[in-house]
Amino acid sequence: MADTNFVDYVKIYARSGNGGPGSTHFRREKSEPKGGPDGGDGGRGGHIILVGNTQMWTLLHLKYRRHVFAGHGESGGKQCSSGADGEDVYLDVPLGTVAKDAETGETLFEITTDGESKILVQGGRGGLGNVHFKSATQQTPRFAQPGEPFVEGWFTLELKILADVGLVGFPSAGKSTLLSVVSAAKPKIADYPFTTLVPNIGIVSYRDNQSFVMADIPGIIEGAHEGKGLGLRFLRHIERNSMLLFMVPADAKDYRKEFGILMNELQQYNPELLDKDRFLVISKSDFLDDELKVEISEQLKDIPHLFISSITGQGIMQLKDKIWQILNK
Ligand SMILES: Nc1nc2c(ncn2[C@@H]2O[C@H](COP(=O)(O)OP(=O)(O)OP(=O)(O)O)[C@@H](O)[C@H]2O)c(=O)[nH]1
Ligand SMILES: [Mg+2]
Repeated sequence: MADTNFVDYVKIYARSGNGGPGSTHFRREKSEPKGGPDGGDGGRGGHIILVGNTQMWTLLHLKYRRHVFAGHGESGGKQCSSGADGEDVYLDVPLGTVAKDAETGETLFEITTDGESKILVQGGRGGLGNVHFKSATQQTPRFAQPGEPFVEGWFTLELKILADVGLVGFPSAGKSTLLSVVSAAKPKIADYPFTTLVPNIGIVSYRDNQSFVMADIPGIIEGAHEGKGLGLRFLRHIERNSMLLFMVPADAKDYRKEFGILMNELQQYNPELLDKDRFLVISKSDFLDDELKVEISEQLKDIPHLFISSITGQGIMQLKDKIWQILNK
């Protein structure tokens, strides 16, 4: 996925359709020149509907489609015939899309499953035809109900990637490299910080046709919560992960401290992130001999961890087992 194609936030103007007016019609037939009311109901105005689609990973397709209009309902007709409903507009969105009212910031709903559809803007109800208003005292109702008007507004759609595992680490910790060896994803990998500018997602297959989704987010540095580095903009993508996999590279100076900085940055962003299951890996462990590993384990003491290397494959299968065990506990 090219960096510029990753769009996780769009603002759109959406307008539903008017409900069609009810009809004020009277039966006029040779045999019955002064027939009763037979005006039908107006059609419903079109809705604007969001639909979850697992094939989509970004909101790019909506970036240039800023205005969305649904069709108006048609008027009711004679012989009690109802007007046609206005055309609904369906917008496909990736799972994890959160719809908000742009003015108030209020969250309206979230799309989380494939095919799930939710109405963003409700079309106006069609008006009732005059046939409904006939009564003992009102034999010739010369009126019908107007249709309900359309609803319009600005909405924001925000994507929070629904991955099972989110990778959290400093720049160059080896997050993208891990993702590239456990999944078919091909993220950009390089030895300079902030190689990853937008999240990457991969599907990790695990024994016997099982799988889980892993997301790599841009590196976090101390002070990210004050806007340092790429800041915390991408942290919303780990809010929905069931677990966080912290990565501290073998060449770090102080493992406990780096882990602590990462935890602190997450906490500053959203303390609930610390309620998630988490696990620590020491990446690039091909740099370490057994003696060093023992030393590091002593330093980490109470923090459960595993040594891995994406280059030699060391610890990768154990890591998958561990993740699977945490996800399914
Ligand atoms: N020796 C060794 N090098 C590794 C390993 N994993 C990654 N690297 C190297 O570390 C550098 C950074 O790797 P990336 O995967 O791009 O790191 P990242 O965490 O995604 O970095 P950002 O995207 O900048 O946050 C690259 O030069 C990788 O080749 C490993 O297991 N062993
Ligand atoms: Mg990266």
